[in-house]
Amino acid sequence: CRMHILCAVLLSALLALCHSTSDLNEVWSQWKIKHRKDYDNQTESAFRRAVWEKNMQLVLRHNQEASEGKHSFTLGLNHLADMTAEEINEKLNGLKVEDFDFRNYTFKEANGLSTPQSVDWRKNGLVSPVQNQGLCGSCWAFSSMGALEGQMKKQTGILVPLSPQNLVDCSTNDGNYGCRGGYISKAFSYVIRNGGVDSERFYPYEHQNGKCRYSTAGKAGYCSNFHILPQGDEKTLQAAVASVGPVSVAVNAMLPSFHLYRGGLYNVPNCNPMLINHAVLVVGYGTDRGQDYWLVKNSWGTAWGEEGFIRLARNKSNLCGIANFAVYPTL
Ligand SMILES: *[C@@H]1O[C@H](CO)[C@@H](O)[C@H](O)[C@H]1NC(C)=O
Ligand SMILES: *[C@@H]1O[C@H](CO)[C@@H](O)[C@H](O)[C@H]1NC(C)=O
Ligand SMILES: CC(=O)N[C@H]1CO[C@H](CO)[C@@H](O)[C@@H]1O
Repeated sequence: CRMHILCAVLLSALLALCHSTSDLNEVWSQWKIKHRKDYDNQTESAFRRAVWEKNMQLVLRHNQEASEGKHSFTLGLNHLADMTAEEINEKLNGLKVEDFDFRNYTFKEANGLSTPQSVDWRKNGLVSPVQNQGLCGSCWAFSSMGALEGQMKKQTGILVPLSPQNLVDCSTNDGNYGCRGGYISKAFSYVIRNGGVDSERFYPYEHQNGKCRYSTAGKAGYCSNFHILPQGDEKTLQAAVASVGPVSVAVNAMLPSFHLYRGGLYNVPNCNPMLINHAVLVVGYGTDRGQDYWLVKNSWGTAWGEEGFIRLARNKSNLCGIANFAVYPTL
């Protein structure tokens, strides 16, 4: 973490030297090459450049403040830096708000079992590599498959990445909308109804809606049920993550500081727990310099955050609503 802050400060210093337009042009060119950006026409390019410059101002100001100890995390010009917050929320954050009766949660804390101080399921091989959902609102499919991968690994001893594309293409009858959004619970409903889900290898991700081509030949996961945790209860979420494995959750990912998150412990005063729009996966938790955090896997590629992960403040009044809709499957 210290490393991230140092790098960010150095980068800020370098960028601060870039006063002249020609230097800024160079930074822009490098950024476009790094993130493989190619715009259709001059109008589009000029618009993207303006958005990128605005985001750069935000990143520089924030990181300057972080270096003064005002923030516990830094921002960076990742691959989303040429998009407005509105565009990101419209195109990437396709989680539908669940209409469950949360009184019916079924997770029972094991009596007498003390919850460990920290958990990181990556160390136990329960977490597959981070993927990039692209400009497709399929977060719900990545989150749910991530939770199922963990349970399958516990059962079989083998970690097999499962296919979010299978969910995107085949679960419309269960109430999902492919790249236009979906529900974590209805992803599990599909797997139960369908009797399985294919592996990522057999049914690779395509960044867009396609024709359903599920085949039992590629089946690598299954589940028989799923369980919802009591709403807003971080203590129970902690116990579930510790005893069950990775848990699917929904968060408020609307803020530019979330979009451009680079590293550190994400903690902001204004992340409303009621405005949930993005599905992610809690893969652990811990404490850093006295502040508790959730270890969360996103599906925005490894250029985002800490190699694709974010550490989000835990036990801070349900920050960003992380414990508002937590669910995990059982085999
Ligand atoms: C430029 O590209 C954008 C995005 O691809 C497109 O929406 C727009 O219509 C194009 N404008 C012109 C003048 O071709
Ligand atoms: C949350 O923090 C408060 C004090 O900051 C502490 O009293 C409480 O036990 C913590 N709760 C959990 C679930 O860690
Ligand atoms: C789907 C389901 O099981 N719903 C039940 C949730 O719990 C209430 C009582 O608290 C029942 O009335 C519902 O049938």
